[in-house]
Amino acid sequence: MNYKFITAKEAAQFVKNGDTIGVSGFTPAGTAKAVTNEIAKIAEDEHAQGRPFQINILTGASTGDSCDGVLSRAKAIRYRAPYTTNSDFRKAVNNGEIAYNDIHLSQVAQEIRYGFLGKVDTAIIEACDVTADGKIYLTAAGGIAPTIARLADRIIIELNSFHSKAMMGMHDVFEPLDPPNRREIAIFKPSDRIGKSYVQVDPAKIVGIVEVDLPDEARGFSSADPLTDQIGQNVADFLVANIKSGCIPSSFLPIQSGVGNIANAVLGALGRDKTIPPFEMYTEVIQDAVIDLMREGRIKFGSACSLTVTNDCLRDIYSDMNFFKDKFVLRPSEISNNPEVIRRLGVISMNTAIEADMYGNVNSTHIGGSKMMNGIGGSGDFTRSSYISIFTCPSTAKGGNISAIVPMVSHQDHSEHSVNVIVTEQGIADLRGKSPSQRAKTIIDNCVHPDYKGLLKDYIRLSGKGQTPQSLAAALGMHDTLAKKGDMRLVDWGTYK
Ligand code: 0RQ
Repeated sequence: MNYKFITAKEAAQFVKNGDTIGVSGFTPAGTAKAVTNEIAKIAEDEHAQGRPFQINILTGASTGDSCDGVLSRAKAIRYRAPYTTNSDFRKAVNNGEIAYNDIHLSQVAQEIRYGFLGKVDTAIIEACDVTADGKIYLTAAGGIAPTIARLADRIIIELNSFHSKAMMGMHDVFEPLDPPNRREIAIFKPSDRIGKSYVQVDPAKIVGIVEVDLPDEARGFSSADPLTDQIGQNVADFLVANIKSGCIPSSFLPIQSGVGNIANAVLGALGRDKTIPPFEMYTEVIQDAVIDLMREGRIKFGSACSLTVTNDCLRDIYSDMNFFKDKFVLRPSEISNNPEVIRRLGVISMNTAIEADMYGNVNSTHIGGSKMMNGIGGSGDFTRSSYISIFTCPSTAKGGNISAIVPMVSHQDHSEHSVNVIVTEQGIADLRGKSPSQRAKTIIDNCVHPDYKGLLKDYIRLSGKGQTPQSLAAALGMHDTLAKKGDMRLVDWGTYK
C-alpha cells in the first residue's frame, strides 16, 4: 500500500463538527500533537464566522497542551473522556463548558468496544514507523491506540521522527475479546508478553501520514523537599516493616506508583532503602525516577502504559536501548491497568489523595466537592485490586489552612472498603483489619497535622455512636468554614449542632 503523505492542516480537514476523535498516547507521552493543533485552528475560524465547531475526544489518559490545551482554548471540545491534567481544560470543565466523563483508565477501550462511548470517526495515532501492510509501531505509550485504530472509520498517522525506531519491539499489543468470549489475560509476572509489537490495521483505513519532529510534552518535577522526602521515607518504612512481619514476601511484590512529586519522592525512598530488595513494577506510568532506579539496579523491570519522562530522559533512553530493551514493556491501558492482572500479581499500589476522611474514604479528583482537579486516572484500577493499597498526601494544604484529613470527604473516589493505608509526613495509618472507629483513631493519631488533631477528636465526640459515627450537620463543617473564613482551623462545631 502506498500511503498519502499530507500536512497536519490537510489531515485536520477530515474532522467535522460533531465528530469523535480518538487520540493515541497516555499522559503527554505518545500523544498526537500536530493534527489537534490544526483542528483547533479550524474551530477558531469556524467560530469567527459564526458557525458551530466542537468535537468529542477519547484518549488513553491526559494529553499535552497541543491537544487538550489548544482545543480547550479554541472552545472546540464538546465532550471528553478520561483523565486530564490541563489547566485550561480544567477551567472550561469547571465553568460547565465541556462535558467531561471521568472513567477508570482500564475501562476506556472496552467501553468504546461495548458502544458505551459512541462511534469513533477518526483515530489520530502517533507512530515511529508504519509498514505498507498496516503495522503501526507506537512511540512512548500504548493507551487506547489498538482499539481506536481498529474501530475508527479512518486513521491519520503522525509519524514522529523525534521518537526512535528503537521503540519497535518495546510494545506488547493485546486486545481482549469481549464477554461472553473473554479469556484470561495470561500475564503471570510483569515481564510476560502476550501480544504483538505493533498495532495491525487495515491499511486502506489510513487516509494520510503526517510527518513531524515534535518532542513529547511531559512536565518535569520539582525536586524532592523535606516534606515529600518524609512521606517517601514513611512509605518505605511501612513496606520494610511488612517484609519483616511476613505480610509482604521477602522477594517483594510489584509496585504501582501514581504520577507527581510525591510519587517521585516515594520511589526515591524505596530505591535508597536497601532493606527492600531490587523490585519490579506493574504500573501505568514510568517516570524519571524509575529510569534512574533501573540504572542503579534497584528496579529490575517495569511494565507500564507509558514512558512519561522528561525529553532529556527520553533521549537518554533512546540512545541506550541496548541497556533498556529488556528493562520495560509498554502495554495498552486496559492491560497495564487490568484489575485481573493487578490482583493476580499482588501489586502494591501507591497513589496520591487530595483529601481523605477519618474512616479511610479518599478523594483524588475534586476540590471543595464540585470543582474537578485532574480525574481519577488509574488510581481506582489499582486501589481496588491491589495487594496493599496506599494513599499518600501532605497532612495540610494551602499553608496549613486546609487539613487533608477531614470528617467526611467532599467527594469520594476510593472507599473505606478499598483503602488499606494512608501516609502523610506525620506518619502511617495502617487501616487493615480495623473497624471504622478504630480507623478514625489510627488516622487521627498518626496522620493528622497537630493543628487539627483536637478538632477532629472534638468532631468524633459530637458525632455520637454508630458503625461509622457522623454528625450529618457537621460532617462538612471544616469545608464550610474554609469557604466562609478561609481557614479550616476556625471551625466552631457549636455552629453545626
Ligand atoms: O493546588 O495547584 O493551586 O497549588 O491541589 O496538589 O500537592 O500539587 O499535588 O500535583 O501531586 O496532585 C491528587 C491531583 C495531586 C494527583 C492529585 C491542591 C494543592 C494544589 C495539587 P495548586 P499538589 P499533585 C496515576 C494515578 C489522581 C489520579 C491518579 C492526581 C493542587 O495526584 O491527579 O492518582 N491524582 N492517577 O494545593 C484543596 C485539599 C487539597 C488541595 C491539595 N485538601 N483541598 N486543595 N490541594 N490538597 C496517573 C494516571 O492515572 C495517568
